[in-house]
Amino acid sequence: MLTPLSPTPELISALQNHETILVLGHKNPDGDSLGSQLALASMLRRLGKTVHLLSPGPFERHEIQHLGQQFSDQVPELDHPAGVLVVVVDCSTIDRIGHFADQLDDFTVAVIDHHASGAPFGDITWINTRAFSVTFMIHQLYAALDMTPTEEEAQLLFFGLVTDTGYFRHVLERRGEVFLTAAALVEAGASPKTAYDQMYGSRPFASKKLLGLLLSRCESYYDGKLLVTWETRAEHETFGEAIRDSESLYAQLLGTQGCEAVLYIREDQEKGCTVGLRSKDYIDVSRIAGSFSGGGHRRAAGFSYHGRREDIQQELIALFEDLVKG
Ligand SMILES: [Mn+2]
Repeated sequence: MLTPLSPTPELISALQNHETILVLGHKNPDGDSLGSQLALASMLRRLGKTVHLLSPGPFERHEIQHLGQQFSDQVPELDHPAGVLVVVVDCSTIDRIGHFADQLDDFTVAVIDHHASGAPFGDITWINTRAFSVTFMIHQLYAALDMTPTEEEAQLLFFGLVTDTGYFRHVLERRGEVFLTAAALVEAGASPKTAYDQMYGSRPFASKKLLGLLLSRCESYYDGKLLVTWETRAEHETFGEAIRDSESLYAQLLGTQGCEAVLYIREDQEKGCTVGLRSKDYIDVSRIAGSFSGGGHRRAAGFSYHGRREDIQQELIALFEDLVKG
């Protein structure tokens, strides 16, 4: 078992020495971004800090909708901006924080992240690409500050951990520290059952209809090593973002015999689409996403594309021809 990389001394002293801290995460936030932000904010408030939670939103993913009201999409009025620390979590490129990117010049910026690709930014960085989630890193921060998570904080940290590991399905051999962290969080009061229900339960009936549609449309390439499906603009408008259950779709398709990679393209933007990439064993999809100015992890990545869905689909299918050979 490898010893996880500890929080940097620069980060620890920055957190200790600032009285006002803005905690910021990425747009279209997920359970890891929000769980990290909320647990960190709660921990810092217990240390007597004034904390503002900021998010560019939108809070569209089903599993995080209940958390949205705790965040503001505007930088608050501050008396002494020079003495304010901004902590950005779960972002590997500055454009992930949306409109906030242009508003941070006056502040000291610290970044806590675990993405393998991207363009690091900020004055103080703590980046551990082996961390399962940013909440896994925040949990280490508690130890470094001689604190233990409250029940509520433990639930938030656990939520981020299971979000980014696909409820531990993406964890590889000799990475047992994920379960040590999980055990510590459950002992501190996190409920795996509650987290599971938030992530996978209580989906609207229409989400199953959309899932069925995307599964039946799916096309198979290169002896089934690459599976490709897409959502049209009309479907996006009919079903809406909240209905989408990408994780179930990816789990179903990656579970197909012989499948190494999945491509899921959504016509969800004014003049373009969002491309989601997943792989099972050997293709590094973060590199593909990176070459289109996107990002992510080796087995899960994505990017935005300005142009026709059919064009990027053909380009990517061609690109995978060599990659699927391994
Ligand atoms: Mn993450």
